[in-house]
Amino acid sequence: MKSDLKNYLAKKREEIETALNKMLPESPDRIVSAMRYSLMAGGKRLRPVLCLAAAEAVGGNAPDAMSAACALEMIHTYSLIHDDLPAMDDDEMRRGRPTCHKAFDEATAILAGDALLTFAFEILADAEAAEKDEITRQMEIIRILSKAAGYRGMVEGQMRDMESENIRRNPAELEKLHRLKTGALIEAAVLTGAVSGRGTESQTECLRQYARNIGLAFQVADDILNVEGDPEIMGKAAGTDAKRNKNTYPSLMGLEESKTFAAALIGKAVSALADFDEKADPLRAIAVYIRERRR
Ligand code: GRG
Repeated sequence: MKSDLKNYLAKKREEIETALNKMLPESPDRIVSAMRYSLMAGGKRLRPVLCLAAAEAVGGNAPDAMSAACALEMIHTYSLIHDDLPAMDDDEMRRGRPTCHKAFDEATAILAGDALLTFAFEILADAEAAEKDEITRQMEIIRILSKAAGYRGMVEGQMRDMESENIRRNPAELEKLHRLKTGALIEAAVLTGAVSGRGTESQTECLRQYARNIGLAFQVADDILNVEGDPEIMGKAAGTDAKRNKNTYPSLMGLEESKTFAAALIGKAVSALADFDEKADPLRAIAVYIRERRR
């Protein structure tokens, strides 16, 4: 990874950690402990970083996008906690530590996920943005995020994924599934950043194209990592997709063709930023990182 991007990611991640800690400080309460156990477990923070970087790319300020960035990470963490439950993927390790239901118990993990999801929207509705002009923007952010997370987005993608067990999906079906399950929240990250940064309509449209391409590339890269990634570096098991007979890009089109497909998607994402100046460089670098990442 180029050192510019490394520094950029490190700086943004630190700002995000600080903001999350402030929003959800340590507490002896069991529910807060469980929420923080998963939230503060050192994920890549890709979605919040994308949100902040998109705000900057359209000429806005990253701090204006921080509440949306943190809300995104909370929604993402809730989805991971619930995805790991025995009723869903039944995973034991996540972010390099035992999954929430293993460290606590199933009921607590369900509640921690519920609490992170609802808290995300409490943050977005916070009265600090109560100047009239800001309320319209906050409402737009809430609309984008709730749609992306809900039954027309991530939840629908997860439903299709569950229904797909032991059914062979064709490429178009697999793409639709992933555009919903993983892509919707990644697209929402970029779009809420653009709205927070007061982007124009045409800027936002280009960013949507960027996000759609990196969103799918992220999933293709995730499928590839599940085949040839290092569990130590990833903080979770590898080889699980094949064991569960899951529909993945490598199983559908082979490993090499999956890599070519991911590279083509990244190329399209970078092309969508052609009209942006150097303020979009972090977004360009993140696109390349998504393909090359090892965790
Ligand atoms: C339970 C409603 C509900 C949805 C779950 C996102 C999701 C839907 C499930 C996760 C399953 C999975 C492993 C999907 C592959 C892509 C993905 C989202 C990986 C995890 O995201 P990263 O790599 O994780 O950004 P970190 O821990 O770095 O934040």
